[in-house]
Amino acid sequence: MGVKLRPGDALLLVDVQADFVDGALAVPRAAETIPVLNAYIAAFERHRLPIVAMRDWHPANHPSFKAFGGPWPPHCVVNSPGAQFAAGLVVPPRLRMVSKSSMREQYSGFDDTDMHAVLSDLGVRRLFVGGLATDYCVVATVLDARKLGYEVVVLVDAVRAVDVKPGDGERALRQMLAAGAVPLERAALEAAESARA
Ligand code: VGL
Ligand code: ZN
Repeated sequence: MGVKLRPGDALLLVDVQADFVDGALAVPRAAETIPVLNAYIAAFERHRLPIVAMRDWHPANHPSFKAFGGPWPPHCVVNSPGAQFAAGLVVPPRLRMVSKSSMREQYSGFDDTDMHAVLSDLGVRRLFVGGLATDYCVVATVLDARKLGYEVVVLVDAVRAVDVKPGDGERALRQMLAAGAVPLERAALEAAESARA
C-alpha cells in the first residue's frame, strides 16, 4: 500500500533510546530499525513535516525497576547514557521531545504527558509511529492515539518487540490494526514518493 505524505502528518519516534537498542533493556534486533527510522526522518524533513520523539525518562528509583517492585532492569534513567538517542539515529534539528517522567509506568506517550497538546499545536491529524518496543510503548501509544481520534500509520519495519512471551509483538501488531491503524513498509512510502516526483 502506498501512502503520500501530506499536511497534518507527523512522525512519532517511540523510545529510540540506547538502553532499548544495545543497553540495559535491549530489544532483540532493535538496531535494524535505525536505518529505516532514518529514512522516515529524512522524508519528513524533506516535506517539512513535524517530527516528535517521546522518551522514557525515569528517575533512578522508578517503580518499574526490579529493585522497586517492577518487572524491568533499570533503564533510561534521567541524564544517563542509556537514556540518550540510540547510536546511529540521525536526530533532526526540528525535533519536539515528549518525556515520560512520572513515578509510575507510562507505556503510552499520551499518558500523563503533553503529547496531545504538542500534536494539537502542530495541527497533527495522522501519526506515523515507529520505534520500541512494539509490545509495550508502541502499542500503548498507538491505541491511545486512535482513542483520541488520530489516524495512525504503523511503520512495521521500524518497530521491534521485546517478546517476553513469544508472539507478543505479533499480537500487539494485530491489536493496533484492529484499532484502525494502517501498516506501512518503508518501500511503499518510497514508491509513493518517487511516483509523485
Ligand atoms: C518500554 C519497557 C519498559 C518501551 C519502556 O519503551 O516499550 N518497555 N519501559
Ligand atoms: Zn521504562
